[in-house]
Amino acid sequence: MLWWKEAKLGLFIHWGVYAIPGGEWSGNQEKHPFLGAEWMMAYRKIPVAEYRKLAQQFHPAKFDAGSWVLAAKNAGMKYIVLTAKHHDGFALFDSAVSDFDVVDATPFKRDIVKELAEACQKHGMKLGLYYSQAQDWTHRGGAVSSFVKPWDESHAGNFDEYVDQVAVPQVKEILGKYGPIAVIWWDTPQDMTPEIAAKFQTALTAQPGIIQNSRLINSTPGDFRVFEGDVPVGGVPGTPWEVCVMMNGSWGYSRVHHEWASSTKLIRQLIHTASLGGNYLLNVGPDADGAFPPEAVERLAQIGDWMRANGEAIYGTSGFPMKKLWQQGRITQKPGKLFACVFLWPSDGKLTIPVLAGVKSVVLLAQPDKPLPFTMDDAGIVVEVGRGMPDPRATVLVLEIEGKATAAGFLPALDADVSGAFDLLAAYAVPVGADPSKPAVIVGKREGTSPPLTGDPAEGFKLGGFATPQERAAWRIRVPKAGQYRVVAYAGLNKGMPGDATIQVHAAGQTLQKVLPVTGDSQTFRPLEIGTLSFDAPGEHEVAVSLDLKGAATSGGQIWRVQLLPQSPSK
Ligand code: FHN
Repeated sequence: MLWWKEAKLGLFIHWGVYAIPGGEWSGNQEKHPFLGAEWMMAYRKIPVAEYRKLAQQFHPAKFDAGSWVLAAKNAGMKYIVLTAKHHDGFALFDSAVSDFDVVDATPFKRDIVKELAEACQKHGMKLGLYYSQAQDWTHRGGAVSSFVKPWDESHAGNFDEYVDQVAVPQVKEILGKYGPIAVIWWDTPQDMTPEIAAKFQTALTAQPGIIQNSRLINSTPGDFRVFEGDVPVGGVPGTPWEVCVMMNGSWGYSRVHHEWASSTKLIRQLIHTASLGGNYLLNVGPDADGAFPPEAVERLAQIGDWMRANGEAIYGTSGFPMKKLWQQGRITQKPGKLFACVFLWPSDGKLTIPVLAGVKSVVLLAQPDKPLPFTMDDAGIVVEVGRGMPDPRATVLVLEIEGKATAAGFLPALDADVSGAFDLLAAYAVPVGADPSKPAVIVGKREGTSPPLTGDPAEGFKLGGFATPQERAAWRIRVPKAGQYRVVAYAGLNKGMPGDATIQVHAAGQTLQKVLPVTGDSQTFRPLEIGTLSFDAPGEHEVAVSLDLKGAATSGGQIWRVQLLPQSPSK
């Protein structure tokens, strides 16, 4: 799977008859709190017979497989994974064992998988197919997720019969009829037993060299592990892994999900993923006409633009293990080279890259002929990068090195952003005052989809587990000049928590405190004005945060981020 490890970036395509309603059913536009529009049949409990009728309206006049492949290629993507069949059971290929497929059930009658496979062959793109092996809501006996529960009489059928008569034969079809298939992407392994999984494994022998993800059955790792939405903290050392990401809060096309992540955020997520050694599979949900939504087209074009200039820092690289995430950027590596991808440019033009290495030269990737002056000390490599960030999405520095590079033992203090503010995110905090054997302050995965508020790739994490006000999470910042900062914290408090629970912010010998209002649950974060902090002198300072939950459950209160906003902008 060398090609896959080097590829780093792929396009996920979720498409089916669910693109026709796009999350809206009989005028009801209400979104599900966490399921995308491709799940609408299940969360609105649409009867099978009624849902199947959607196929009669499936006539995507704008579908052109070649233009999909070229959009992926121009975005710098090296592989595509298409939903050959999602949980609704509709197949995008001509299946002999079902009549709920694009050729038999729609007026369109064209085999989408076949056309995409041909276009991929023509343009040198690897093709992977997603296949929902267990969940199938329209074929008798297919599994139905336990959190929506069966809602149609046909769901009472026999799962083994479904596997033998529909799922395994369909997997054989997609692996046998369309030329080379590089990846099989299983999903939601509900009810899968080792015996059933073995039947699918046997079907894979039709494609020597095919690789599969870790979702065929819960207990097996597959060739690579997959994560959804949030990149695992620290990556998964020693294991190939991929994160799949939505652009707008839904995998399938949706008229009701408009939370489009900025292209800067997507580019930084890709870099973040590569810096931890993973692959990034970015999703698009084409509409009922077969066109990519304009917001997706724009984002793919931006990613392509960045990748054309900076692809060397992504393709074929390995992650660079750090002890702790570096908020100002991420690092990838190839033999003899480090790529420092910078998100936050230093206000004084001096960037400390927290790496210890024998550095021979430093250049901007975009200006390879102009060496940048640098010095090395215990904190890392200090590079004179000048003021003004050349590419605000992410600017890449190339460090030519001798021997092996290692992460510095500590991270440099954080610089203010271009507005002079400090955005202190959970993922970059360190616990202070906790019992080291049982850290009270944890950085954990935030559930659900983060609102795309900033471009930071690690904003999906939160701080929790504050057992006493002595347990703190802290950040080090580099204040450019004496001044005052408004402090805003984003915190969440469960219903039923004590009404006098408080949040504290400690810095420069001051402690600010505020009562925490209940937000409904600890994952619903609302901004809270905490007060004003004064820094008498420029230089490094620690900013720490704590919660006093008055002895109530530590899971009841969490913090997402703390912002220090300059009272009068300082640069
Ligand atoms: O339920 C699906 C969902 O619709 C989508 O296909 C994602 C993509 O990773 N996988 C499932 C949930 O894990």
